Amino acid sequence: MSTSESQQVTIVVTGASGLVGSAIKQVIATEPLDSPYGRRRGERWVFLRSTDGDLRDPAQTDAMYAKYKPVAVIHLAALVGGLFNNMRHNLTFLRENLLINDNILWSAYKHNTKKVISCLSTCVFPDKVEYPLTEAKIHLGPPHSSNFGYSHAKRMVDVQNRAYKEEFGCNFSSAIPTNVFGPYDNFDLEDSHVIPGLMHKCYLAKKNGTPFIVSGTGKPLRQFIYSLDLAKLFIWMLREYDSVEPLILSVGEDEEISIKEVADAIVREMGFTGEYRFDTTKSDGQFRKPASNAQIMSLMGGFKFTPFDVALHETVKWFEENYDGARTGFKNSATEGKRAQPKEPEPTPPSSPRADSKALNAST
Ligand code: NAP
Ligand code: GFB
Repeated sequence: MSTSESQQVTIVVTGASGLVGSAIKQVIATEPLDSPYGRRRGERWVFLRSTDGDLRDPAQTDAMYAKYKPVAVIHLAALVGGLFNNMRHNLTFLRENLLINDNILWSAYKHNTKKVISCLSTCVFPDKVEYPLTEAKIHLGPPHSSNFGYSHAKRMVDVQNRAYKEEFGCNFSSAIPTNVFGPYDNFDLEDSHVIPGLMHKCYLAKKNGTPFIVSGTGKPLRQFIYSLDLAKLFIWMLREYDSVEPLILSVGEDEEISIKEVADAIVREMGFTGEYRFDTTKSDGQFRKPASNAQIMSLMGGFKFTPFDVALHETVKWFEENYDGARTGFKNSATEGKRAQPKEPEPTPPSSPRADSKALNAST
């Protein structure tokens, strides 16, 4: 190993080919070195996907830790899907995510990884609980039945984190984002979340002169966070947050919007003028799940979120420009291994021995 390599600490991001991981990769590649959301001198960021190792498998997970010896892990890898995918596959979502999360945390402990931030979701909260959702309410009742498999698997990470801390003193925590959207999302017509799903449906309706059909009544309310904003909040957590208590990563609870407002915004942004209707035979899922971001905002001292319309504009633009390399569920460049991906960040210079160097180091 060269001297510069030996001075480096490694941060691994699992699930980095997905929506959130691609955004972290892009922020890390483009924010200036040593800036609040940029790389720090002496850090090596490793962005992994399923072809680098199947994290459902304990041996492959352990081999990943042995290979990279990460000082910290941002753990995003998961079986992820929208309402309809979850409703069809509650057992698969439960099993795969339980396996992945258990392997990641057990190997992190065995390899003495100093910090792990795992990703949950606001669907982990009880279906029936007083709003707004806050970090203290995760375990106060059963989650919504539509996604009970995924929700229980993700909830369990919070239990695991507390048990690892109690028994072994580990610094494992979790982030709880609301519904995320942005470039590099999964735009599958059936299995994706609402924004990428509706963008793809509207794109095809415009192209083929067919009706644009939105599932459900359009009345449910959701909070949405732009993936590039979420990426910055994750990087902040990695640098600054060392508590086992989970943190909700969201826009404010007053920023709920209806599915109809989302569909209207997509229609406007895509310039669609054809027939547009709701299929009320399809499920609405949970009616609302407003989450409070008060905790992270008080810790960060504020954060400027990208306005919804600006983020939607950027996402539509990315989707239209990258249709062939996007995850559309169709046979395209993405399925032939030429999936659109952000470029790799440049290597960072080695850390300097100066006292003001802020690289995440082994004593973190
Ligand atoms: P995504 O786009 O579907 O990406 C999932 C990532 O996980 C991909 O990199 C995938 O690798 C990897 N992966 C899946 N199964 C794996 C396995 N068995 N072994 C190794 N890697 C595996 O998901 P995302 O939307 O970015 O979600 C990232 C995290 O945010 C997840 O933990 C999710 O639960 C959470 N989250 C997402 C949302 C949302 O609205 N999207 C909301 C709240 C929370 P390949 O690309 O190689 O398959
Ligand atoms: O993004 P979504 O699937 O997630 O949104 P959830 C579902 C809402 O959008 C429901 C409506 O009210 C649907 O009726 N909708 C309308 C559509 N058209 C579509 C469409 O084409 N596709 C989809 N997917 N929905 C997921 C959970 O719930 O949220 C996951 O199931 C995860 O576990 C994720 O936590 C963040 O907010 O309902």
